[in-house]
Amino acid sequence: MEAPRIVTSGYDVHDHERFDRPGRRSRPRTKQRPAHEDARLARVITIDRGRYTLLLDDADVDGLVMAMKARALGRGSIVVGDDVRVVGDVSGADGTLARIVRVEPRRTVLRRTADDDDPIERVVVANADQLVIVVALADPEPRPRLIDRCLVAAYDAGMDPLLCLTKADLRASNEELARYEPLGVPTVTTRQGGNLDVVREALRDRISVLVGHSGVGKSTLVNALVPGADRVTSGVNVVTGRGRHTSTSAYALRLPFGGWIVDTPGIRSFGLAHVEPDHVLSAFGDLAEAATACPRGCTHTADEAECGLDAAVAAGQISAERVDSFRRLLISREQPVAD
Ligand SMILES: Nc1nc2c(ncn2[C@@H]2O[C@H](COP(=O)(O)OP(=O)(O)OP(=O)(O)O)[C@@H](O)[C@H]2O)c(=O)[nH]1
Ligand SMILES: [Mg+2]
Ligand SMILES: [Zn+2]
Repeated sequence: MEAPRIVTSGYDVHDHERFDRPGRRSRPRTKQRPAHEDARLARVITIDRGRYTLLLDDADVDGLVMAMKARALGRGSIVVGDDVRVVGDVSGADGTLARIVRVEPRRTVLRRTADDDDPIERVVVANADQLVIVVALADPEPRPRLIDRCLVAAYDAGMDPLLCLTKADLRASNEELARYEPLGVPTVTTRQGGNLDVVREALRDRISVLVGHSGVGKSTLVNALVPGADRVTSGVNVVTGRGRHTSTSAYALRLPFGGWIVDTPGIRSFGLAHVEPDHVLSAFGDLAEAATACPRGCTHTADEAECGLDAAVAAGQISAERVDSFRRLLISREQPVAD
């Protein structure tokens, strides 16, 4: 597997230069020393109205610390999953408020836009390396278009996708989901009260973020994996057939068997305005290699007469199913977002 790309540099309260001259990376070394030598390392667990809940790097799960952002950090955003440096009262005692003075460089960022025309992209979660696309086999029905879009977002972000099919107790399988096989998307299946060993194996020692429609069972899964997690869950609304959007903000939890899991609120769409087709392509080594033969500016879609992907299929180097599946993902970017 490719090493995660470093996508942003870290910043701290003394990094004024970073904002004045954003393009400049080669600042004198002396300016890069940490401003607060005594600051503790912590991870952002959740965010609520400007208050950050942190878990100190060396603390157990009970050691949650509330913090605010140092004013001088102003323009930089902090998201769930960020590794930060924190000073002040980090005892976690009631009523205490520590101060975040630095955000460490992010290894990955999962971004989405509200819809495809939305110029404002928001970072959903930082530092995750696996995107778990949670899909109920029934109640609510799978929405392949949303799955396609989540896959595109995962590949674009340099994250490994994992398809997690829930509620297998309600319906055994779904033929439509076979379309993800040619892409090599790993899949796990869960059912109410079922054994989760395979899921644990897939999550162990990784930072995974759960995404999916409301009501598919993301928080239920977290509760089953993390004893005491106590995430609120609730049934699908019988009138609308939709989930109730029970979870309202992202929340990161440490997995007892190693790694982290981030529960997120249900989504209806996944805006992909920010996605570069070639980023998606580079997630598939064999296809990227075939595409080196493409003419300049090739969009790799089926209507490109000289696309290298077609040549590679004709030469028996890659399967037509794999190319078709990849093209369907690319096209999902141009289709309307709403479900
Ligand atoms: N039959 C069955 N029901 C399940 C399963 N997993 C979850 N549920 C039920 O599905 C409903 C929704 O589950 P949640 O965990 O709240 O769903 P969510 O994805 O977190 O929803 P949001 O927070 O709104 O995004 C709850 O009533 C769960 O009990 C499953 O495997 N089988
Ligand atoms: Mg939830
Ligand atoms: Zn091409």
